[in-house]
Amino acid sequence: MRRQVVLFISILSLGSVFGQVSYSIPEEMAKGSLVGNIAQDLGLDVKRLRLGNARVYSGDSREYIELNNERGVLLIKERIDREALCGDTTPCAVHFQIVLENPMEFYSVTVEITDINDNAPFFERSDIKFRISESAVVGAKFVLERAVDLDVGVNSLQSYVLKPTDNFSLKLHNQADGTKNVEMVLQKPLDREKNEFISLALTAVDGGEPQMSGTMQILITVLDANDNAPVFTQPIYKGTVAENAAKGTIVTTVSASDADHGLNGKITYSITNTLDDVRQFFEINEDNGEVKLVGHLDYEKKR
Ligand SMILES: *[C@@H]1O[C@H](CO)[C@@H](O)[C@H](O)[C@H]1NC(C)=O
Ligand SMILES: [Ca+2]
Ligand SMILES: [Ca+2]
Ligand SMILES: [Ca+2]
Ligand SMILES: [Ca+2]
Repeated sequence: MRRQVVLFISILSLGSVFGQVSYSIPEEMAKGSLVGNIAQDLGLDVKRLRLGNARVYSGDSREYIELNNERGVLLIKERIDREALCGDTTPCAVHFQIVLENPMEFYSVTVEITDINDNAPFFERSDIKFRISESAVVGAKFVLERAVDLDVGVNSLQSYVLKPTDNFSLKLHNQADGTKNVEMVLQKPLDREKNEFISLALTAVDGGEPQMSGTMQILITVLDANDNAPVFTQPIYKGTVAENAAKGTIVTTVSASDADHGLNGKITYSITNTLDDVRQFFEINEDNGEVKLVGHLDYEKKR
């Protein structure tokens, strides 16, 4: 643990010795931990502290640090959470005085509380859902959620990572208040027929040591666009029918499929105009592709 000690002592015209000491300690030190050797740093005898009934005076504010008169040291009285004490404000410090009697003396003590990386970045929600058409164009942007890290400086939020990066990339916009807006930008077109559901992970990382992170899921439902034509299972369907076959005889059944979804993939069959209009002899069932004989065939006239 690094501990810095800066000592200033100034003599005021009042006649009482008025000193000032500053310490710097990390937050979250356990109760009873040593803050500094105040007797030594003020150049005072431990005996003087005891006989002068030395004590900490912190006015209305909470007493986080106590004086041990036997040892002449300042100790942690109550665990200090920098985040609760100062929030975003830096530097963060605790101020109090050491008061001695006979003669009356005041020493002012400042303890700077430095940040440790004890908070991971977090997102308010665990996931965010999008419905994106497969016809969305490259460059389309989607606003994502920002993360929060209660620490300050390098220990606070530094960056975001999006995985996988197959179809989307991340774009960060620096805001005036120092935060970043996060956007996801489409880089390669989506294909619902290949992947209808895409799950990405957005991770926020801080710059602490060790680094901490928070992750949220991005769940994308790819909406269909009508980008596939129906395809027949074979290029030619052959059927044989006797010229005296009864009307209603099924000659052949054609079948096509369409990779799209819903109405975009719904197939209806019809026989279009042909040179020698076969529609007087054959009818197709628009739903199941059955080709049925409906007219009277004459072998000598038609082959
Ligand atoms: C990502 O883009 C590629 C190229 O456009 C495409 O083939 C692939 O299906 C896309 N991935 C998803 C999950 O849609
Ligand atoms: Ca803390
Ligand atoms: Ca912290
Ligand atoms: Ca942090
Ligand atoms: Ca489609």
